[in-house]
Amino acid sequence: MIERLNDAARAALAETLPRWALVDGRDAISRDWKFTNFSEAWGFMARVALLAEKHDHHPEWSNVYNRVAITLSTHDAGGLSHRDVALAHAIDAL
Ligand code: H2B
Repeated sequence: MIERLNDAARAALAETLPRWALVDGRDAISRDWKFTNFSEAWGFMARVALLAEKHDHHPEWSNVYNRVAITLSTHDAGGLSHRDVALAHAIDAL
């Protein structure tokens, strides 16, 4: 059973993952990217897909031409967990 983030871990998110925002109405974080073209966006998505497999944790995402939007939440926990934080950090490090 994966635990949801505790209050201290939640309070730290704004500082540790400043590029990610809490999603209105659900326990999730999201971040948007704009690339120069579709090829750059797709290349980024390919790298994120490999990371997701490595973490055994998978994004909810969308792509429109050069834009990519990623939402992270742990379905098995019904909300944010350390798995979302770990994947967000790994994505930020790409
Ligand atoms: N991704 C996300 N975002 N949440 C999960 O709960 C989840 C996942 N569970 N990827 C994983 C896969 C689980 O189903 C497998 C069996 O580990």
